[in-house]
Amino acid sequence: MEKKVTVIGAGNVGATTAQRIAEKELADVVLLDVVEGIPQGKGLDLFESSPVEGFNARVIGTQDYDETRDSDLVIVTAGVTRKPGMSRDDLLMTNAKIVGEVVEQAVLRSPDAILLVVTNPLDVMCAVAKKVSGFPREKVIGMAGVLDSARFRSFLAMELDVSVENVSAMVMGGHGDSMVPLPRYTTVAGIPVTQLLPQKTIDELIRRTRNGGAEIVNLLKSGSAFYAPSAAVAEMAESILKDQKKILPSSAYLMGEYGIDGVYIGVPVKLGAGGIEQILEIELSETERSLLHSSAEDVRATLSRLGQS
Ligand code: TXD
Repeated sequence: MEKKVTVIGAGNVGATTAQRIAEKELADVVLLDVVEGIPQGKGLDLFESSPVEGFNARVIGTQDYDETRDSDLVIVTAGVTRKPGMSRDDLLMTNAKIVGEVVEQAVLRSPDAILLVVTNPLDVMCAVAKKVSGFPREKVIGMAGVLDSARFRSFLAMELDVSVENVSAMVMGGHGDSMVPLPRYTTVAGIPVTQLLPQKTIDELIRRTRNGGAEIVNLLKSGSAFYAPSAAVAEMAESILKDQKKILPSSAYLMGEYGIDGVYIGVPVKLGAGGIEQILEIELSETERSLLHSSAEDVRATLSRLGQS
């Protein structure tokens, strides 16, 4: 294929992301992991599905960064996941070290790539990736808002008994307990959801959305969500690789937008071949703005625990 994508971390999210990208024929895929045999086994198994599924994308698994050379997009899913009762911040130190190492290796071989970060705690890992790579903010993007919005959309569609495709939602802020779902920018076939559901029900669905990751972790007992996360990563990857210029909530490094400076936070961005091509500044009420600011402060506090503020 014309494009090449490296997925670092061949665990649940990484392997499923590789599958979605290959099946959509977005790019050839290199799946990389530290554990010997896992990326090779999953990569080969996935490639062997291609004659049956009928997709034309090469997939290989490796531990060798030289195989990732000249990737257009590098997706970072390497890390450890939350166990029940563990917060995303508990993962902080371990995953910061892992993300730092993998980004350093990857950008040496693919200096022109766009980095799409998935590892938690998401907004802080984006900052680590930006610092280690030295890339401009356009080229270091985090996935969270598409997933959080997809969860909100799913719950709204279940509540209203309508097609999920009718529901469009916007969730801003950090990927954590302080995420900021925006009912005013959430619509069902163009109708603001605030006209369709009582505030009490909307509040309940927002609460479930905020808790969406933990809900799956508690059900699975070991491991965390991966079907919806990988679908969200694939949508962002497609917009970049095909230069679709979709507007998607993504974690971006703000430099004064929304009155926030020097921190990664979820905001609506236009994603195209250049990575982040525009950060959209939508109008927020006083309450929404203060929720976004306190979410940014949460991210900043986590960054300072890491000694990176
Ligand atoms: O919305 C979001 N951003 C998220 C984030 C949604 C879902 C998952 N989210 C986070 O992604 C999650 O909290 C984790 O931090 C990552 C990956 O989740 P996944 O469910 O895929 O975790 P796994 O199955 O444990 O896979 C992680 C893999 C595993 O195979 C490890 O061997 C590998 O990462 N790993 C490494 N690969 C390469 N290099 C190094 N150093 C390394 N360390 C671990």
